[in-house]
Formats: sequence, C-alpha cells, structure tokens
Amino acid sequence: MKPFYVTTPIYYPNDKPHIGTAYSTIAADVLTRYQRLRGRPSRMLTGLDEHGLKIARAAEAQGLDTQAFTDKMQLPFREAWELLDTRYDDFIRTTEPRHKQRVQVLWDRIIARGDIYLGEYEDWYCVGCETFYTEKDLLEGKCPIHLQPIERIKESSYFFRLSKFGDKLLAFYEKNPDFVKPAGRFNEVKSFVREGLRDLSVSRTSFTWGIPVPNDPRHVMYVWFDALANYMTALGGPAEPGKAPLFDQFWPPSGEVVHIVGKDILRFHAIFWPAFLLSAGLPPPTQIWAHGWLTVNGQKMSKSLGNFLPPAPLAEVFGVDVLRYYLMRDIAFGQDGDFAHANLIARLNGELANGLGNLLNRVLASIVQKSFAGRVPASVPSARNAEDDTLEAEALRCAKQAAEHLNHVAPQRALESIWELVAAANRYVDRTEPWALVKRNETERLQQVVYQVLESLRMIGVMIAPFMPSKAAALRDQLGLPALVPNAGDDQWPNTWGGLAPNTQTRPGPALFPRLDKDQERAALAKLGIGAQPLLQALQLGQPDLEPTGPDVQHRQLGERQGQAVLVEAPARVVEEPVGQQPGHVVLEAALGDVGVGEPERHGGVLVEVAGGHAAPALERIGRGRVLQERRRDLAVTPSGDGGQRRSAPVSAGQDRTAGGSAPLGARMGAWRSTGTIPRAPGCRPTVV
Ligand code: ME8
Repeated sequence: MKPFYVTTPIYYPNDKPHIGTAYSTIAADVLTRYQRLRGRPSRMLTGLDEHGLKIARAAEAQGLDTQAFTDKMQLPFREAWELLDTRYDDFIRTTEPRHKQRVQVLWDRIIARGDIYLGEYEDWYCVGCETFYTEKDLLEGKCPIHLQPIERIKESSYFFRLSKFGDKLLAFYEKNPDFVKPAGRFNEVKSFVREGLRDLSVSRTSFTWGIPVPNDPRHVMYVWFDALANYMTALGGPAEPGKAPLFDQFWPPSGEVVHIVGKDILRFHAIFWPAFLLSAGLPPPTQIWAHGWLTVNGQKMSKSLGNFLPPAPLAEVFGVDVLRYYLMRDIAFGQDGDFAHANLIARLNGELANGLGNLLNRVLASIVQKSFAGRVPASVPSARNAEDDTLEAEALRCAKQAAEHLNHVAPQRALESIWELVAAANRYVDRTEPWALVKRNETERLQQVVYQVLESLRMIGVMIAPFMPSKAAALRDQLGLPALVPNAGDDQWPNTWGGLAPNTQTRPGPALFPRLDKDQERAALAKLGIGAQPLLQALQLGQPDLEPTGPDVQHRQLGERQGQAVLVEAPARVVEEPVGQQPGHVVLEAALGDVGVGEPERHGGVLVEVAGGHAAPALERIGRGRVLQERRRDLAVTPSGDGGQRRSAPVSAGQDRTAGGSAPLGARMGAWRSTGTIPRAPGCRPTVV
C-alpha cells in the first residue's frame, strides 16, 4: 500500500475557525486515523494561508503589523484543532521560510519552462475570494460568492500560460477518472476547462504582503499560487530525489495524495494546481475531494457572511466526540447540509445513547459482572445456533462495508454500516434474552450469547476509533482492552471474528453516551444561547403537539434605529411560510416596530439574536462585532383584526426545527436578509412604550 498523505485547505486566518472549517479538518483527521489503523504510513497536513490582501486588510483593521496579526491568529486555529482531537503531523504557515523558499523554486521551474510571462492585467477582483472575476461572473455587479462590492484592478502582472494547458488537463483527467470527487463536480470542472482557459495573473504589484517574485521583487506572488504550493512545500518539495525524504515518500508517484477541500475552492485545486505542476514537470496529486457546505438556514456558513458557529461551545456542551460524530454522520460527504442542533441531540440520544451506549450497558453492567465475575466468557461452539451465525456474518459484512466506504472517502456511509452492526447486535440481545438465560441457569448458552455481544462491541470499538477516538478508547477500556496504537504494517481493522480473548477482565464504567433528558437539553441549548422560551424549546426538541396560545415567544434581536444599534424585545409568533431556502423550517415573525435589521456590517458582520441577557456578552461570545450603543425597548402588542387567532407551525416529527428564532446566535441573518425587512405578524400591532 502506498503511503497516504491527506491535506486540509490552509485556512485564511483573518478570523477564527468555525464549524465549517472544522468540518474539513475533522474529515481529514478521520481519514488519516482510519488509514493509520490499517497500518498504512499516513500523514496529515493542515495550516494557514497568511498572505494576500484579505489578511493585510484584516491586520490593518486591528491596527496590527501583518506578521504579528497572523502570529496571533494562528493560535485559535491550533487550539480548535487540538480541542477537536485532530492529529495532524504538520501545520504549515505560508509565512514560514521553508515555504517561501520552496515556492520560489516552483516558480523558477515554471519560468524555466517558459510558462510565466510579464503582461498587464485589468479585471474585477474580490478580496474575500482573493480571485479575479470577469464581468459576466458578477451577480448584479457584486462578487458571486460574497455578494459584496468588488474592485476594478489594473496593474502590471506576471501571467501563467493556463490557456496552453486545457488539452493537457483534459488528457490528464481522462487518464485519472477519480481525480476529482464527487463525479458530478468533476464533470463541472471538465466543462469549465473545455470552454477554454484564459491565462492566469500570478503576481501583484499594488501591495507587498506576499512572497516576492524571484528576480523581480516589485511583484509578490498571487496568493493562490503561493497557497496551493503548501501541500508540496510542507514535504520539502519540489526537490531533487534524495533531498527531501518526506517529499520522496508521500508525493506521487510513491505516495497517494488526497486534498480535502470545500466545493468553493475546487477550481483552484482541480485546474490551476495540476496545471502548475504539469508545467513544472511534477506529478499532480492523486485526488481532490470537494465536500459540500455546512449551512445555517440554507446559507453557507462563513466568516465573510458572519453567520458562523464556533466549534468550542458546541464541543463543550455536547462533547468533542459527539460533535465529530454528528458532523460526519449527518451530512453526506460531498453534499451540503444544514447544521441543526435538534438533529445533533436526536443522534446523541438515539444512535449513540440508545443504540451503542445501551448495547454496552445491557450485557456488561450486570450479566458479565454477576454471572462471570466481570470476565469475558469463552464462546461455546456446541451452544451456537443460527442467531449466532447471523450476527457473526452481519458483523463481518458491516466491517467490510465500512472499510470500503472509508477507502472511498464516504465517512457518512461508513458510520451507517457500523450502526447496522449496532442495530444487529441489539436485535440479537432482544431475541436471545440473556437475562432469561441467567434465570434459567442455561450457562453454556449464556456464555455463548454474551461472548457474541462483547465481540461485536470489540469490532465496533475499533471501527468508531477514527470518528470518536476518546469514546472508542473508553469503550475498549470497559471491555478490558488497551487503547489502539497504530503501527505501520499492522492492519488492526476487525476483518475477522473472535478477536476478544476469553477471560479478559472487563471494567464497566459510566455510561458511554449519557442521554440528555428534556431539562438537560434545555440547559444545553440555553448554554449555547438558544431558546429560553418553552415553545421555542418545544419546537427545537421535537414536540409538535404544543399549541401556542399567547404570543409564541419573546424574541430579542439587535436591530438598528436611526443609525444606532438597539436591542429590541418583542413578542414573536411562529409562521408557516419558510423564509430562506429550507422548506419545512419553522420561521418566527417578530413585531419589531420601526426598528430595522440594518446591514450586517454595521454590527461587525453579525446580527445577534439573544434569547436572554444583553447583546454585548452575546457578541463577545461569538467573538466579533461591537455594540455601538445598547438600549432596551419593549414593544407592547395589542391583538387586532383576527381576534388574536394564531396558527401553529406545520412541524412534524423528524423535521429540522432549527430555523427561525431558535437558531443560534447570529445564525438567522440569512433568513432575515432574504426578506429585506422585518415582517410584522398580522395578529400583532406593536406599539412602542
Ligand atoms: O479558501 N462548510 O481559505 P478559507 C464546509 N485559504 N466547509 C467550509 C465552510 C462551510 N460553511 N466554510 C469553510 C481558503 N469551509 C483558502 C484555501 S488552500 C490551498 C487555500 C472550509 O479560510 C472548506 O474546506 O476561506 C473551504 O474550502 C475552506 O474551509 C475555505 O477556507
């Protein structure tokens, strides 16, 4: 098996990491941990993209020297990745000398091939994307991604002859049919290339925060040229054979390289990057995996849009492993998915607590302790029956399938396969009724049954390790097994049945996944600043039978009045009509009188909705924004025309109920923005008191 090298995008440190960037990093970590467990030499890289105008401006806004700013901003990334238990081998920053020096080598190689030339450039530039757009790319004159005003730029520039690489790229794609995943995205890339490529501007002269172009220091390299090279420079490449051992070992043709990226940056990776490498006479990476976006109310969660969820409070409230599990399980890798607290809680209580936690508890806590003095009983072949054969076959099938899914970078499907085994083992316990065997003193059959269940748990404990490393270790510990230590060449995947040694001393411990009861759910959500009112909580937590009577909820929001930020509080009601792109969502209408939402930039990019407390601490918690002036206004509501009649929201069990007022701090911006104004509830006539 070739050595495996997986990378995350290197993130812009203009702001702190959020659950979207955490998603890419966790996915890369899961894949690397899996490959290590299979005994494959594996390496994971993450890091920061520290050059370019975006970073220079962010530093300027804070009044900091740019290097000092990036030195400061790297910390929250390192902390977040540590908190989320990601085990990367290297963390590269593009301001490091090791990177700068190797990028210049790459540049020189391309120059030597005659593929970079000096010219002049004029086009539209989005600093948020750090990319040029032509007139036809723009959306109503704005950047199509950030929906922000865009700058016209004209300057002397070096160009990369991308136009020359169209056919070469298409031939490379043809030869490497799995180069881009998912396949649908690969088709988009191919059509884009077939339409014809323009030469690419790869240097800038209007600012200096970048890597100087060799022999022409008036220019700094285009930030994407600099950034893409990180995957190679972190290994010490490009370099002659024998000069950079990691590069020799992990870069193709000796190694396999998988770049995990979000779909927003696929073109850079699938077109520019291989073109640079083909020009330089270097092999392109093996595969680019473009996953979808984590959304909030159907809108991409991002730093620029200011609607992002920081990972730390979620990890603190639900636990790191539960958060990792949720992200990998709830969202099909490659597709977009909405972050929904209600779904997270449902999966914690269902699949984790009732499914796996309960399976462990059912046999280990009492039967193994009482009937076998806490030791794993030996299986008894003469006491086997067809149920046992079915469970064993199912366990092997699930393990094989989970591995196949992970080999194909489908973490969600791998978890589905693992939970098929959890379900099969729980069914087996239901059918074999070990507690009845205890009563009837059928010792041999009991031994056999208990062994089957514990062995299934052993297999599950290995398979969940890449996803939930601490919970896997805790499960193994309860089974009396040591923590898994990956070893090159040693495949530890549960490919065979019967690995659990009889007589192993088990150590039953606390519940693996404590279930959250209603009060705990409420407390957890309140800690995250969500839902202080009973109806709101009911909607989030899945009680569709609650009929609202008075005003549905008290809704607080940071709004704007005559240029000032104000915190308003108003009764709100649940309406049927979804605002935004997610059908089935519950949306709140609040009667906020003449207080406007204002532009998000006015409040540092965030609209804050608080269910209790004041705006300032809320803003502090999410780490951005500034309250210009805070004032509290209560708006009284008098029922009018319809006699105070109210409709309840059309929610049904299993639906996502996190939109509307129940969304976390700052997250509702999308819903409000898409309406443009704050809707008034028809049953309410607000009066300012
Ligand atoms: O683009 N859902 O950095 P960046 C899922 N520096 N993933 C998300 C996400 C979301 N809502 N938001 C961000 C850059 N991501 C460049 C990369 S690489 C040579 C240079 C993830 O800080 C996703 O992987 O804007 C996306 O591609 C990446 O963060 C963008 O991070």
